Amino acid sequence: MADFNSYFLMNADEVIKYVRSKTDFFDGSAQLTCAEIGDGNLNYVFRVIDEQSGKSLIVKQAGDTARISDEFKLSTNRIRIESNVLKLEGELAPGLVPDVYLYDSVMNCCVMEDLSDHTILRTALMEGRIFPKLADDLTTFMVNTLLLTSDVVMEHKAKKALVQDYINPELCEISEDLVYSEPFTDHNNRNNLFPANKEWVEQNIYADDALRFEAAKLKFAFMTNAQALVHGDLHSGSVFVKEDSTKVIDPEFAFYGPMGYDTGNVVANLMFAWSRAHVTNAEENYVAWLEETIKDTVDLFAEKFLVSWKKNVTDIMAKEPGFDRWYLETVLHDTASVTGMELIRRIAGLAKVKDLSTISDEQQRVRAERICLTAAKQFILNPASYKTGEQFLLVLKDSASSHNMQ
Ligand code: SR1
Ligand code: MG
Repeated sequence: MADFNSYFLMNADEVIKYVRSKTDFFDGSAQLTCAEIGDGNLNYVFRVIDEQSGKSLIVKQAGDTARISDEFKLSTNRIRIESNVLKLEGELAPGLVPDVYLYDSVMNCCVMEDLSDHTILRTALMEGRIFPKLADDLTTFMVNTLLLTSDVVMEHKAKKALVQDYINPELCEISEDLVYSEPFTDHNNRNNLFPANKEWVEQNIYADDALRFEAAKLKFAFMTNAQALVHGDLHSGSVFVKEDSTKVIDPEFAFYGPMGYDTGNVVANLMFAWSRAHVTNAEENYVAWLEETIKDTVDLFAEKFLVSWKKNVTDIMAKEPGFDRWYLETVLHDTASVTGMELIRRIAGLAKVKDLSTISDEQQRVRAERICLTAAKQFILNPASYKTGEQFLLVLKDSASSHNMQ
């Protein structure tokens, strides 16, 4: 066991031994301490620190079930995907992901840069903190990682090899179930509805046939549109921030899917933050910054996408005049649809977001959830109508006006 030649789930003491035996990151004489700090749904995350020098690193290990529930049997291959995608993203979007020091295919773990001087974006947003570079950094990350891994840029056989490399059936199945099926059907009886909104969700989501029909179309687009190497879980728990730095983490759900899956996740999660801020009467300047950030996320993405297209596209037919704008419109269309799907699944499905689930006042939470769900339906039912940041934000604000406090 102690030589780490066969897989087992490590405890904190074993992680210290592991790091000493597999890396030369710390001095041999360093006094190391280690704690498990993970609060995600799937894996175990250990921070190892040498208190004297202040040097530290992270060891992330995958188990063969999800941390939140043994119901999810998962291949430990996800840590290979995460390690390799982080390295690739680091090349495509330098400075915007943590450094990977080591991937271990026996212990199914990844040793990487410690970002403890950063805060998880969701936590920071719930504290009302402002990050002026956020939209700029996230749109650079998305344009670079998405457009540069797509068929319009990559040599087609090399792209297909990546599709094969990043086939991720179990993690995709989680999204197929939790994002694209259960929030509309509850067929696995594990949706976790806020009791005060249960009837409203049953009437306005489960019983809306037109909405379910669009969700069905989107599910099969998610499963078949191998457009780009998407992060696959780009919510505000997958982003670390500090004033002058943004780092995207956790790409274990990565696979070749629709670009709009990432952009829509970012927009939806900013909308959760806005809804919380709105119903709890947060500081005006914070709300104003969030609104600018939602708009900039859409508009800077579109702007940078077209600039990068001009510079990087190689496919002969993709160079046809006007094809860049047509292609971008399809991505914005998908962005709207996915924004709607993420907004719904975090309220009507199993996996919640703290932005809403920790609102302690019942009436405020009811309102925040209904604002998001009503906006979500617009995005899913009319995705072609939203092409600018202003248009995206307006849906949310109109929805908030339609759910004024009685
Ligand atoms: C069983 S995993 C639940 C959720 O956590 C992950 O971060 C994904 O968002 C997934 O849908
Ligand atoms: Mg995650």
